[in-house]
Amino acid sequence: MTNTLFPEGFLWGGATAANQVEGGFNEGNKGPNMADVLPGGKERLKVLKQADFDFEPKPGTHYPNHEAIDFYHRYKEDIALFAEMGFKVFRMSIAWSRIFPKGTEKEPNEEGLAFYDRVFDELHKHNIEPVVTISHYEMPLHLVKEYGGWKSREVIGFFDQYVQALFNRFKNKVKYWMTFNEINSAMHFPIMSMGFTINDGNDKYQELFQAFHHQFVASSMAVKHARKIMPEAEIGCMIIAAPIYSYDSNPENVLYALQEEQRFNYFAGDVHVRGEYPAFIQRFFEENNVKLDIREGDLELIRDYTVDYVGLSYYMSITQKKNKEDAETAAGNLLEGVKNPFLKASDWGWEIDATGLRIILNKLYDRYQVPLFVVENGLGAYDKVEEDGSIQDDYRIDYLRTHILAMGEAVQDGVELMGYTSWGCIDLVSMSSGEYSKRYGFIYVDKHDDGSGTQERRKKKSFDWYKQVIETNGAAL
Ligand code: BGP
Repeated sequence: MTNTLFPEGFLWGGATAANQVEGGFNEGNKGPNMADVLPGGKERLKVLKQADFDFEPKPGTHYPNHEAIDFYHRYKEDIALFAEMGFKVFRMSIAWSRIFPKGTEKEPNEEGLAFYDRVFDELHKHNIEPVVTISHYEMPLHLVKEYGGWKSREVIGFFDQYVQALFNRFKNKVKYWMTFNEINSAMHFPIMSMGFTINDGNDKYQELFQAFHHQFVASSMAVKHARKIMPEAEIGCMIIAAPIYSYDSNPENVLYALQEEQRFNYFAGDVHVRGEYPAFIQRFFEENNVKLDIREGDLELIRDYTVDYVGLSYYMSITQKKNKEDAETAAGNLLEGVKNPFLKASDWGWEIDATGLRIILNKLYDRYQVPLFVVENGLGAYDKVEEDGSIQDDYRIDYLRTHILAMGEAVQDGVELMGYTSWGCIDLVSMSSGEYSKRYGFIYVDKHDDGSGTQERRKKKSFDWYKQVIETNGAAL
């Protein structure tokens, strides 16, 4: 292969999550889950930021995740298209509520397990290796409503039996696993990964970090089971990686950006990879009166069962300034920050920064010295179907090309990178906006924000482009 920046065996592919693609929300004995009660459209973001959301379905509301893109019934067709692009891996998640409909049952739901058996078999038929996220913004609604999600220590036990059910069943079919999707997203929206909303009251940090602790223990337990049940498997954590820049060279701003970076990018990774709570977070706990309830054996478990790799999503960098009053805010970004004058933003206001990917990969690898895996990256954009039926998504190709190049440069910098799974390789329901029209895919799905559409699949221009990227191991961009 000529001039590729990527190592042999690089794991090219695409990524999805159960709740955003499957649909079939009440089929196969699946129980209701957290994502099933998130409304679509403008209401979605409000709910994510809301402190008193009740997780009750409201009559007359459109819930896009109920049908999503019907992967539950169309997975064979979709996997054949992934295979046509040459995917080596496919990142997907398992819906906890398909395996344990309420979360508390003693035995797993056979129909749920059988569905994923069929998906894994289909992938293997096409020589595609699954990469499985155990918990991706989805948990049984019963655990959310009755236990307050991850606030409750009891949820560790329910998660533990879910994990064991998965490992025992799929140990010969899945080699790559991740525990919690974007675990650090809870710093801002705990609802998605932790199943509760947060008040700005005095106990805000107490609840949040206690829930983190429960997830860290649960994640280490999963690693422990993996070592025993499937020693050949690789199991990682998964974080949102967003380099935090200082707005200028004022040392006060530089320090502020550093502290934000520690809390956002490093806290969760440090616990998962280094096996301990970093000093900066212990200081933060002291200053904010956070007293974690840590039980006997928790810290040993966290120390002894660290992850094999760090999975990460990358969408944007964040620019920070201590005093934001005299600066324009970057309103669309996931973290509150200020506008970076050097960057353009997507239609949803997410600042686009390919170089930032090279920067954060270097930073994470310098810090952890374990393999990294970019398991999400992509451009959410409006697509137009032309009269001849084609979709000319050159903007998506440009975005992906620059990010893949930046990633290749990071590999040349010495970063050990396992692979790249582009987010939403097939159009799906957006998490933050609950829309279909925020499209990421190489494959267009005829489905619209009002719920109309045939679910027909159609290749975009980027489909053939990505096929060629994979064919040449990243040489032809
Ligand atoms: C990540 C999530 C995904 C996905 C992606 C794009 O935060 O892990 O589930 O949704 O972001 O975000 P959005 O769908 O809001 O555009």
